[in-house]
Amino acid sequence: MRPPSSPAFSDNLLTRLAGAGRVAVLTGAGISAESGVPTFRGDEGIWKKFRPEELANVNAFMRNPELVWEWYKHRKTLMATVQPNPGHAALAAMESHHAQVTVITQNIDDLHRRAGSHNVLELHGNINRNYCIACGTSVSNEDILRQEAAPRCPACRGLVRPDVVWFGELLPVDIWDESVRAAERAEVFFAIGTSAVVHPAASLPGIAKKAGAYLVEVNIEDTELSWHADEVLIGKAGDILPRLLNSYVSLSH
Ligand code: BV8
Ligand code: ZN
Repeated sequence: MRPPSSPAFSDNLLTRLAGAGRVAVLTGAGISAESGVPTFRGDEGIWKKFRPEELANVNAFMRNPELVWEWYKHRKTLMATVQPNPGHAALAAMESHHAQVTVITQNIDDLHRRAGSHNVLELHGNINRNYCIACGTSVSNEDILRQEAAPRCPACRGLVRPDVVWFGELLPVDIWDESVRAAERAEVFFAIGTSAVVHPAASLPGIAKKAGAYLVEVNIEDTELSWHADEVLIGKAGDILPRLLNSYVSLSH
């Protein structure tokens, strides 16, 4: 575990950010950790109790919808109680200092949008949305949380599922394409709070770097991505991002 990075940031990073027109960010569970949302691989990681195969995949759902719904209802209830943290807020504030800030998130917790980010690409869906697998009708969280077992569609009584991307499922094509475009056009690309293990999301930082972006990782520890990054800022996203924003914004005035 590297010591937290010094409070100062490199001149290289600050000047690049001060002059960047287009910034893109890939976020993972780590940016929501300080909001109280458990990460996947942390000690309290959800995947400690359950393995992803058991829960976040369509076969598990068809085999045991009640178990999978138990997990998602628990997460929906939790997500309803959490707030965006200073890390989310800093990314939203960045929008007024660049022509384009694109937040590409693996998180389904809606916290970037609630923090005020306008350009959010949700690669893996959103915990607040659900739909009927038989007729496609969208079903509200209120409707879901009111029903005991696996919720049924109000229109056709078909089985309802969360509108999230499970393992083995394709990401929404238009959102994926837009994410790749944002990565290819970014002058600075951040990878924040992600273990960079799940594909194809984990390929975005490499795509950005190959296209010429300056790649910055923000994490509490090294990841599979760290060797590839131009800068690795070790520390909590909620500490680093507001300080980084203040540092380069004062530069560009
Ligand atoms: C697809 C939604 C194919 C649901 C999620 C072998 C090799 C390569 C790939 C594969 C393979 N076998 C299978 C695959 C494909 C598979 C995959 O990548 N598997 C992995 C496990 C190897 N991918 C898929 O199946 C994808 N679909 O490939 O389709 C296809 C192709 C053609 C035709 C049909 C199909 C779909 C993947 C999406 C799965 N859905 N989520 C839900 O959330 O319930 S994944 C879910 O887990 C998240 O969305 C996220 O993507 C991932 C968790 O990762 P992180 O977000 O990074 O979180 P993690 O806990 O791991 O890390 C947290 C990090 O934060 C840590 O680094 C920690 O240090 C840091 N941190 C903690 N606190 C802080 C912090 N950092 C800063 N500040 C802090 N305070
Ligand atoms: Zn239906």
